[in-house]
Amino acid sequence: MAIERTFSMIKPDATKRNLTGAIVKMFEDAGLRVVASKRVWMSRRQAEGFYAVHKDRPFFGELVDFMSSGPTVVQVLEGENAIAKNREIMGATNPAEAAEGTIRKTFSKSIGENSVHGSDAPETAAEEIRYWFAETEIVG
Ligand code: DAT
Ligand code: MG
Repeated sequence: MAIERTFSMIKPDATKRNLTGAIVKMFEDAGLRVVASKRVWMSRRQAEGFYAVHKDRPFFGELVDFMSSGPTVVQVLEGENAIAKNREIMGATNPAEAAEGTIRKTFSKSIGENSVHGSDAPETAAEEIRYWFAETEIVG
């Protein structure tokens, strides 16, 4: 399996509860490296653009409100099988269904406020990294 890069966000529910370090530690303990990171308070327009794929879903308005409600940490994670590994560490979208030991099971309050985002495929990883980072900001 090749070394991959994936895009990760620590969402406002987690930054508000001061969980950034605890979440990064879970990535690092699993062998992923943070090769880019910045804290952003995204605008509604940025949130709408990032989640455009969900624009027709009933929860879209709520999702955009939440994602622009406070600081987020956007990151690029690198490692062996990073895309699937990150999804595994995150756990299922609904924290009630997430496996023990995952970020969402450990920290998340609800399906809407589920602490982390992670790309789901190589194409979305490349697109999402490009949405938030210039090449020069990624230092492997
Ligand atoms: P994931 O973040 O696990 O990739 P997704 O891409 O299906 O999940 O949805 C994106 C985000 O939208 C998700 O992290 C939280 C929110 N969301 C999804 N389903 C929802 C629902 N039924 N009610 C409220 N928010 C939801
Ligand atoms: Mg998704």
